[in-house]
Amino acid sequence: MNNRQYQWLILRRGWARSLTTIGASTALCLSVQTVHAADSPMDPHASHHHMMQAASTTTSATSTTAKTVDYKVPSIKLVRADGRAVDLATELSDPRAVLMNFIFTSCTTICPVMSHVFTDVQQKLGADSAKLHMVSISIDPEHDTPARLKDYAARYKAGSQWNFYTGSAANSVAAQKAFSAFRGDKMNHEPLTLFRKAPGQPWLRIEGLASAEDLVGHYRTLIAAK
Ligand SMILES: [Cu+2]
Repeated sequence: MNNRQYQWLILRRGWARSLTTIGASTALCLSVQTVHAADSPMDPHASHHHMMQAASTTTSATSTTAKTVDYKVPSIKLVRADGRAVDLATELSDPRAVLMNFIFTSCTTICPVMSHVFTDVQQKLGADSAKLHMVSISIDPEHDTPARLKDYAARYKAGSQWNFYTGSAANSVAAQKAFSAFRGDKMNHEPLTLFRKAPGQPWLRIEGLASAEDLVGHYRTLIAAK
């Protein structure tokens, strides 16, 4: 399966899910309307309003987009949570698939959500999680010391396949820019997850708050693809 086919598959899967949800909501609306009809004057637009509501709810619940981008991993010096100085390109060069995000430990908005999702991903994958390298790079390296990252990793029950990185401010920015993730200030960060099947392969860029089900789905689909 090539990338174009995979993108089409993602699109089709999203559609199928939306249609299923709309179908379920419509059934619910119809039964609600039956009750209305029995004890109140019929509003000819009631069903239409219910439908519109159902459709917009569905859209917001699945508002992630995934596209394939050919990022090259640059050679950038970072520091892993265990205190070891490493090179980003080398860290991502082993045969494992990579699931990556950018976070900071004092964030109270999207990072806790994204980190919980990573926790769920490793749990859902079970033994297969050993085939996946999970990577979280701090966008607040001055505050996120290796020790803080270690605490953060423990808070999210990160297994040995999930590494956290910090480094100099300039190198954190360089890492963010390499994946079009730099937004000028950590408070402007957006939910983003990057996935790569293997070294030399393009990246899947998933914007929006992806669920663990979404990410495991991408993993299973891409790994199964030849
Ligand atoms: Cu955050």
